[in-house]
Amino acid sequence: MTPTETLSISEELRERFAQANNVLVLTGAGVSAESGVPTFRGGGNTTVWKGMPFDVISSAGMIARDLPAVWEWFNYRRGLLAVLKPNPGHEAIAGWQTRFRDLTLVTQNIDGLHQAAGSHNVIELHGNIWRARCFECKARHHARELKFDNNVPVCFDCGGNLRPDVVLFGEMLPAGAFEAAAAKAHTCDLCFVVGTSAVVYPAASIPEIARGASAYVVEVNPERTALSDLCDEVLTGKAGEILPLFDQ
Ligand code: BV8
Ligand code: ZN
Repeated sequence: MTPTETLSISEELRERFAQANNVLVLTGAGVSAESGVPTFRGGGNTTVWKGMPFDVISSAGMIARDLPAVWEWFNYRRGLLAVLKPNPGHEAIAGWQTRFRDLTLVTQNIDGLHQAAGSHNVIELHGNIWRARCFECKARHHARELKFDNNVPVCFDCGGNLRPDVVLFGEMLPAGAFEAAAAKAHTCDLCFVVGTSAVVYPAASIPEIARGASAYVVEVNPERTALSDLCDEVLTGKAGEILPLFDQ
């Protein structure tokens, strides 16, 4: 028997899930793990690219120092993602959109798999790997349209260099994204934290805000995290196996 086959949702949590009006879900890389997207940490691994830890290659400093290298790293990841599909964890969360008066999905992920599963109005705290942004005119372009000219794509509108429309370490989050997520965290009565090691800020402060506003906070993760002690309930296991249990 795999651990989650014996896992059941407590009566209290089922009751809370049934009664909840305002629900906030914060996801991290772990919700995409069962789709085949490598996580950054956890399970003993730390993503490294050409000898650089990912928080070095995915940093504001690297964009300034070596934009072609950043594009090579993101092109590689888009290549991996292009054939991957949402998993039952993404699908369960998408199905929750019609179950509550207000469901807010906040993700740290840039893979677009929540939207592919049918989730709408996703708050993408760290941007999206499928978008590029112009340094000059700020125009956004879809990555599938990019034309690479000496390893850096140029803007169709103004000819300026493009960058991934992703928040790198040391960069501010998209204007309003964190504020929108925090406002919903202040008013939610149930908060799920799914597949995040909860070490990256300010994203990791969202469940702390929910807790402070007396929401019932539930973590879904095969491992304990920096957040586990703050949660009201920790469901130990995989998102793709646990989240569908709420539909049974
Ligand atoms: C900011 C996009 C204000 C890029 C990402 C020094 C200078 C500047 C800032 C800082 C600094 N020191 C610290 C900071 C703050 C920094 C930070 O928090 N650093 C941490 C590492 C200490 N934050 C920032 O820089 C943020 N900006 O602070 O702006 C500012 C601005 C200027 C100057 C000062 C301050 C911006 C952070 C955003 C960085 N961009 N991603 C890219 O993808 O390349 S963050 C990156 O980590 C991803 O978005 C990822 O989502 C995120 C968090 O990781 P997780 O999602 O949690 O994934 P992880 O792999 O860690 O964990 C996976 C979990 O899943 C594990 O727990 C595992 O057990 C679990 N799991 C595995 N399988 C499953 C599962 N769970 C469920 N089911 C499964 N099947
Ligand atoms: Zn432009």
